[in-house]
Amino acid sequence: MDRRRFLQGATLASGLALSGSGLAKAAASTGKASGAGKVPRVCSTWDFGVAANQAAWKVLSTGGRALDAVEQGARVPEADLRNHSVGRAGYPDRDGKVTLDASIMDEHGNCGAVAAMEHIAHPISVARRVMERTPHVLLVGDGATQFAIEQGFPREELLTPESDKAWHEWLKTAKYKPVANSEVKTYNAGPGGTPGDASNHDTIGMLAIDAHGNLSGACTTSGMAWKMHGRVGDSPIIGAGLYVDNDIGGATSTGVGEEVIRNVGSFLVVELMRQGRSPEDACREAVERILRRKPEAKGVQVGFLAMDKKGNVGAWSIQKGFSYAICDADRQDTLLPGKSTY
Ligand code: SD4
Repeated sequence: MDRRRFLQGATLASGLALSGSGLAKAAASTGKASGAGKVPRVCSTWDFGVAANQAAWKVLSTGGRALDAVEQGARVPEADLRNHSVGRAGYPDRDGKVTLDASIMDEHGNCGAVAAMEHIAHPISVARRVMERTPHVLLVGDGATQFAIEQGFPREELLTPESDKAWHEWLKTAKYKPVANSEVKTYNAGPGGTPGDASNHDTIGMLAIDAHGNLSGACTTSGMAWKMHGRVGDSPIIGAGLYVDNDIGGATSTGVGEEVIRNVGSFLVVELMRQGRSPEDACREAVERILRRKPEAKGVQVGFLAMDKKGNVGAWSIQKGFSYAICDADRQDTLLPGKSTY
């Protein structure tokens, strides 16, 4: 599969057409030129972001809130059985347990997260409940599952026969080595897309700006496959895997979470944008900071995706192979190479 596969130029899906005069005005005022910011807009990591964005766009295109858009969007790969790195069917840890991490952040700076949570298929929605219905930011492990069940989420077995088989295959050597993704996957390429290769890590990080100019973000993952039981990555750590400042922009990350946590990556990207850097430049500087502090990190993958207050989007990654998907009134299913601006 050509990793520079662009899905640009697609026509608007009829069911997703922009509606509402406020939206039309917002879109018109920000211009249509490629590379110019657009509002409303949503972007998300990897090619499965295309399908996730479309769910988010249903919210944004009808005047909805960015927070609802990112939650609805993130739920798509969480439910996708072809996706072994997010939600249900995620690859388990080395003990065969599927443990999920997620975080969400709104335009007011409110945030919620769950980490190492088992048996609940939609961690992003539990993270939102933590944000909205508890005095806390982060619930972990059994406490997160208990809270979710109290909130009415069903308790489920998340290990699918396919993931179980992959785990048993892995147990033959039981070697843990984070592998850098270097191919764009083909799953979720659209109707008829075929399941892609079984990489051991891909997170969905999603950022949206709504017609009112408000930003929100979401990040959800099953983390690194075959990790130690209890390991938590960057995705549920506010400031590492996700950060949103409604005055400036938002950022999210994917890849080897340990490298992102060490550098508080997403917060760094937002702070760099605050200093005047473009989203792409800010992501590049955050990647370079990781590499300056730890040159061996060049062997793993970390990717950042950022959106500023005008809807400009940019990304950067350590290695080739990172992609992100973008969706606005002009384009519903555009996939771009990681190191780029839109
Ligand atoms: C983690 N950052 O748990 C996640 C995994 C990931 O692409 O993003 N993979 O470290």
